[in-house]
Amino acid sequence: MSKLDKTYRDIKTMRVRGALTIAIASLKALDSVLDEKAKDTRALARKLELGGKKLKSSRPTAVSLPNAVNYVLYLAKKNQGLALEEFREEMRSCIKRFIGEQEKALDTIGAIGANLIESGDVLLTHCNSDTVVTIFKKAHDEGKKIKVVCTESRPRYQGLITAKELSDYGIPTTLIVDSAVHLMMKKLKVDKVFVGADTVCADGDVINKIGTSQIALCAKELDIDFIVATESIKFSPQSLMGSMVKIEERDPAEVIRKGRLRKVKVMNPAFDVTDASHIGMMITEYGVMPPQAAYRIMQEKLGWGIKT
Ligand code: RI2
Repeated sequence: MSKLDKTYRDIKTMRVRGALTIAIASLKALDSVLDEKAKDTRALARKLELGGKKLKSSRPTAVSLPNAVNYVLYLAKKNQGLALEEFREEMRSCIKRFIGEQEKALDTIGAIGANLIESGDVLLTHCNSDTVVTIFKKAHDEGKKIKVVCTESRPRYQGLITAKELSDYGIPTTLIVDSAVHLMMKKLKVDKVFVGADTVCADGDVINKIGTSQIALCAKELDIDFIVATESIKFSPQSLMGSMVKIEERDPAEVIRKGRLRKVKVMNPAFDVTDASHIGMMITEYGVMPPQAAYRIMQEKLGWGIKT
């Protein structure tokens, strides 16, 4: 099996998951296509195009994945005048640089997020976001005494990955069921909620793991800071045109064994939408901002916009 096919399979089955991780895995998979035999630049660019199409079909919601793939396809188009070997070299170095930029963005967000945390804070997170985990580890490294509450994040239990990672790192961690969030926010005196993002829309709405929007509502009701940590690779250019984000519906068998409740329709949406008005703050590699500033980042930093 080729590296690209393996990456496709791993993303689809969620062996490889997390919005930033799947983007970087796709970039590496496309990089491996550059090693394949091809008669000329055009033929190799065509292979990239087909590989990119396949990768983009692996999961529908996190925009980081098509953003990463489309960037490579844009580069392939831009460099199509190069001779085959030059093309390979140029593409490899651009992909390497792009991956480096994503890793740097993660570090920067880690540092900014840690600045927002005070020693003694009780923090709550949902699912498993590498970006949020990076922030918590950085705060811990700085000597801040933090405690973290993790939700299970049914049905795939990614919260257990977070809980293990943080507790192994020496951070006191508590695991709760998803429906205990409101009660435990009060009981454990949660100071701040940090979540990641799969997609950020132009109006600042955030698509993240199912359950995120309920947690934001609880935080709003209890006046707890609700913070989204996201690299700009998760900003959606399609949202500028008003396109709706497709919410992934996964196999009901992830929720309940097939055939257990024969007459019941079981639904398994993997993500939900948190309204920008329920988000106190967004952290990107460009700094701290209100979520509604997403549109300005898209225009001023990412150079996106509608030509009139
Ligand atoms: P990072 C995950 O989706 C979660 O929704 C998480 O909040 C988000 O990606 C961002 O993750 P899934 O792949 O990029 O578990 O911060 O469905 O790691």
